[in-house]
Amino acid sequence: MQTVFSGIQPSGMLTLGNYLGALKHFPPMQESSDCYFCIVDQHAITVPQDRLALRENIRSLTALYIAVGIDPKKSTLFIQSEVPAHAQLGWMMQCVAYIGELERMTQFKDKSTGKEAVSASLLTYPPLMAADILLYQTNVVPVGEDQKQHLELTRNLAERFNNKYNDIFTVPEVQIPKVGARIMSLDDPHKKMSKSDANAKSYISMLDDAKTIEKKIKSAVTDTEGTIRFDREEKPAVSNLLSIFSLCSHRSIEELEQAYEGIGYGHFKADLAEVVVATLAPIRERYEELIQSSELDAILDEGANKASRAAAKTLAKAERAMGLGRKRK
Ligand code: ATP
Ligand code: LTN
Repeated sequence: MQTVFSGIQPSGMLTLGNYLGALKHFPPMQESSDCYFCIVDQHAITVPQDRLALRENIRSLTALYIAVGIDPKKSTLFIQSEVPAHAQLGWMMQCVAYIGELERMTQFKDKSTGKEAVSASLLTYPPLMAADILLYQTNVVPVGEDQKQHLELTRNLAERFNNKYNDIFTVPEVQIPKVGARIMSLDDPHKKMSKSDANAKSYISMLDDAKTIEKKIKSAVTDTEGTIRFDREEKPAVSNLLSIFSLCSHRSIEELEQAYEGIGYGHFKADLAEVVVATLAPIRERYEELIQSSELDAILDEGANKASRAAAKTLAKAERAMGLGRKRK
């Protein structure tokens, strides 16, 4: 059976981009794979976080994972900081990684450019991500397009370690959805939709109510051409809206282009809001039930135990290969 691993940062309420690019693809994978879904709180603290808000975000991300269909009986759902092997192997992977290759990561450049104080962890973030994945001998990592470069680095670090020390790690494959891998911001189609964007109108939160979703879609930028057709270069904003429409309605882009021929943006946006509301409403309802319930702690305890057992095996092998600690039988 193949092993699947993915992680999401508890750095704010997830967006429609997180859902269409990543989360939505997780539940079907539980049926035929051994799945690990992680709340990567140690990655979240690479930028400043309010401690109470972080705690709350961890809890709401747990509820959201379950609300979209992650079944804790089938998958291992856990918090990264509750399995110390992540930080331990993360350090070892930092010793394998080169500063030059870390400085080339676009996420590092995006998050550090123009900032006065940049934490060292922003640079060393990818070796920790590699450790997350490699600890479970992961075969497949489902993520959005923005993580492709980090996955390539993970593969390089795994191969470098295997060649230098011992063949310990499975080299993972990335899995990126064909459509929806990069949902763009509603106010700037050249920026990805991000939960840490200062402008709340630029993203649709997974918990936005119908009215808010309608308002945000209504004010989404388009262009002056007035026709609904998919053209990433010439019409990035409308193309982004078409991708969202297609994913939320299960209708192809071509079908939508035909259906909306000669129809104005206003009408198109009203219909788009309707399908987005229909996609998110059931998740929101389930979330509201879960966030009140006391079962989340038991699920996370069980997840941390299961993950710790699996991670300990790989960590011990990697430490032995590198010569850390005392000789064990
Ligand atoms: P932030 O936007 O706060 O920097 P993030 O959303 O990029 O964070 P995560 O929350 O950890 O970071 O991302 C979780 C998953 O969602 C990842 O697999 C990521 O690739 C995917 N993802 C994030 N934004 C988008 C987007 N706009 N479109 C598609 N997938 C996305
Ligand atoms: N880097 C990712 C979050 C992340 C992750 C992982 C994703 C941390 N560890 C392991 C997949 C597998 C991000 O910023 N979205």
